[in-house]
Amino acid sequence: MKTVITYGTFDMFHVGHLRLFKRMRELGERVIVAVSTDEFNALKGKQAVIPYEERYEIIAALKCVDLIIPETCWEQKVIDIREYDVDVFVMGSDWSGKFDFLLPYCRVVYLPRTLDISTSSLKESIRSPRVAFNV
Ligand code: C2G
Repeated sequence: MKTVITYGTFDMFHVGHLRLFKRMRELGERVIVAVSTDEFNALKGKQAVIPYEERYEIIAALKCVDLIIPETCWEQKVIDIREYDVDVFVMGSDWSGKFDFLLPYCRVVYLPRTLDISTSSLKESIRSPRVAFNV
């Protein structure tokens, strides 16, 4: 069974994340998503708004995802690729080239990011809403 894996925080889940998973489904029969734990995000210098348990729960409800595993460190990818017999490693294009070291173990595919949506832009729009409310 052709297995595809990706890694990420997936904070404030949005259509960019969903479309990544749906495109992964076109690359294989089994889709695995490794979700960054809050502790690993601290190492990445990121603090997710939504805690790991809830980010996990949201992704676990998606029919296009078959398995979720925790991402606890940068170094786990080769171990995961071997353990889950991964055929394709996928990341969005903002990571282009950064994971080519995995090429000896599996195909590495960087998919174009979905335009005009990101967790940081969502946070910004909440912080400073553009719409003037008539009060
Ligand atoms: N993404 C996308 N389109 C967007 C936003 C994000 O395709 N509009 C993709 C990113 O390219 C990435 C994935 O969604 O492949 C997850 O994005 P993040 O949650 O920001 O991932 P990050 O925190 O960068 O963690 O070991 C890898 C790291 O854990 C990646």
